[in-house]
Parts: sequence; C-alpha cells; structure tokens
Amino acid sequence: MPRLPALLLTVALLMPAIPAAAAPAATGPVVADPGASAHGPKWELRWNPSPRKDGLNAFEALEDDRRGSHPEGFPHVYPEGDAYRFDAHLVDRDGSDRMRNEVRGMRDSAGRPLEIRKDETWRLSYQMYLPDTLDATTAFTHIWQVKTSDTGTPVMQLTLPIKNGVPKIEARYWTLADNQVHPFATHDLAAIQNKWVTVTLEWKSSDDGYLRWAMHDGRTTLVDARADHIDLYWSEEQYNRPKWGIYRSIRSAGLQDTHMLIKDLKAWQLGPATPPVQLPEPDRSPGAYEAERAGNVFEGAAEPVYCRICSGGRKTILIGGNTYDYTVVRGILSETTATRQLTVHAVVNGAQSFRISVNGADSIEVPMTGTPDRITTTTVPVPLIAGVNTIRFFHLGARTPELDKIVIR
Ligand SMILES: [Ca+2]
Ligand SMILES: [Ca+2]
Repeated sequence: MPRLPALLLTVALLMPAIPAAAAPAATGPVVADPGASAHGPKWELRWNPSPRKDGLNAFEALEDDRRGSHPEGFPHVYPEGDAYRFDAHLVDRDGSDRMRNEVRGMRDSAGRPLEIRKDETWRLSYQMYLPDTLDATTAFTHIWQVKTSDTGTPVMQLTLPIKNGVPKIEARYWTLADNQVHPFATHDLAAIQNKWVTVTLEWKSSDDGYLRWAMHDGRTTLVDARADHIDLYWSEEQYNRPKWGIYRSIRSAGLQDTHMLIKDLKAWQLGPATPPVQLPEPDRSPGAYEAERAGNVFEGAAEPVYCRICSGGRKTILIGGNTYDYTVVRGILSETTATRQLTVHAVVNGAQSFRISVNGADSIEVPMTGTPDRITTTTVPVPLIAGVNTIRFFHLGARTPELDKIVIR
C-alpha cells in the first residue's frame, strides 16, 4: 500500500475571509500560487444559473431517483422559487442500502458542459439551507461531491457525520491508490441548520492540488480551512464534476424524510479555460455506429465519456451489474432481413461480457477478454430485420466492457 505524504493539511485560519455577500472576483481572492495573484490569471465567472430561467438545464445530468424507486415522490430535484430543492424520502432507494437524489456537472447558458480539467483552479460558492430533519449519520450522508466520470472513488465531499456523538458537517478528500478518505475540517451541524449559510469550495484539479472549504453565516466566518499538496486529478482523459444533492446510507438510525435547498450558485475559474482534449474522429463508414451517438439510450449510471483510444473519442461506461444500467444502440439500418456479422469494439478489463438483445429478442452472451489500454473486438452473428434495428447492451450480474462502437457487416 502506498504511503501517504506526511502532513498534507494546513488549516489556514489566517487567510482573509471571503465576505459572504461580495463577489470574490472583486475582493482579491486568496489563491494557492502567489505568482498568480497580482499580475497573473483573474477569477472569471463561468456559471451563475437561475433556477427560474435555467431550471435543471444548469446541470449536466440529473440523478433524480434514477432507479425509479419512488415514482410518487417525483420529482425529487426541482427549482423552488430562486433555489434548487432536493427531497430525500425514507422509501427512496439507489440500490439496496442507500438513496440518492443529486445533480451532477454544470452547463453554461448554451448547454455546453463546463469541464474542470487538469491544472485548472475553480471556486464554487452557493447559499445552502439544511433543515434540522437532515441528520448527520453514523453511516454516510453526502451533500456535495466532486467525481471524475470513470472512477467510483469520489475526489472530494462535504458530508454529515456524527463525530464523538456530535452531528457535524465535514470536508474531506480521497486518495485514489488506497481508496482512503481524509477529513480535514469540520463544524457543528446544529449551528448551521434551519438557516442560510454561504459555502465556498475552491480547489486546483492537479496532481499537486489543494482544496479550500469556507462557510459563512452572514459576515461571520464559521470555518475556513484548506488541505494542500493533494492529488485532485486522477484521469488524464476525463474531467472533474461537482455534484449537489442528498446521497445517504439508509443504515443509520432515526433517518427522516428531509430536503436541502441551494441557491445563488456561482462558479469562477482562475484564468482562461484549458483547451479541450484532442479526440479521434467518429467512424463514419457504412455499418459503423458509435456507442456515444446522439439518440442512443443511456439508462441508470450508463453514460458516454471521453476515451483517447476510442473511435469518436468517446465510449459508454457503467453498463451492467444490475437491471438498471444499460445502453441501447438505436438506428441500426439493414436493407434486408438477414443474419449479419456484428463486431463489438470495447475497452475490456480482463474477462468480461455483454448480454445483447437485438430488437427485444432473447439475449445472447458476448464474452470478451482484453486489457484497458487497447480496443478489443469480438464478432457475433445477429438477426437483423429490414429497416431500423436496436441492440440493447446490458448484463444483470456484472459490469460489462466499456462500449466504443459497433460495426455491422
Ligand atoms: Ca493525479
Ligand atoms: Ca466511440
């Protein structure tokens, strides 16, 4: 097991506070790199969504009871006045032992995802209202996270633990190699419930990054702490995405139906955005269909993400392992009703398999063996009808390979 760097943490109580009501761009915000402050990059406002005008389009994706466990409670995530509201009911389930109602990622007013890339420094600020029904728990209750799309381990979180019997709000980051969590600052939860407080999260998405968490009640600084020299960038081809919502284990005593409100969401970036990653072109040859093609179905956790080695620069990940996470490649044309050869192109980690169902028929197994550094292909016969066909990729028992594209010959 790799050793952690000794003494990662600095609680920087001497840092100038950010006045809750002021725009950080106008108040000389603290930055990690002293060379960046005076004549270097400026904080630029990239995101300031209006719940009334932008609604949920402000976010890249919605995880509103994605298993469909509580349709009577829908929607669990919605604009309410000038805020976004997240409901959490005792009956909600995301899997057997937890519940989740979250939004993830940010979209600009043109609908483009705001991608937090390597070595970029960002600051989020927002007003947060936690009612006293939103309890701290002995298992887990997360109310903010940053994740990278191909990694299960979260990069950082705000969470509501019970520490020595006292309900707390806590900031923490994770190390990927050992999947360990590192709390670095807490505040009493009861002190911030039933009122609006300002939350500021500022970090550098870098191999040698930092995370700062500040909370203000009006002009009073409740907490202002940071962790330095931490790895907050894990995946060369993906990007970091913030998530807001209520994601909690049901294995804690005394849970209640509850909610959370957030408003005045803003995201600043220090300096200009880094250029997008250069990605391969899609395969436009006849019979080729990219997994990430617009119009395909991405259910549950399944989603298209970047992939440097993939055709079109994208693949669909998080397919299978349950009934919910699957994808459907649509719009597959055939001039005749015939058995055709389907070649599946995928990123495979060891021995994995897809189940595929053509036009809703009984599924067949497509086993694949490979390594994640290259594209693996397997060809199977499939019965197509004349006209438009669909192929569903799923697996009830285990995660499948990551689907790059299919080619019909
Ligand atoms: Ca790294
Ligand atoms: Ca692809």
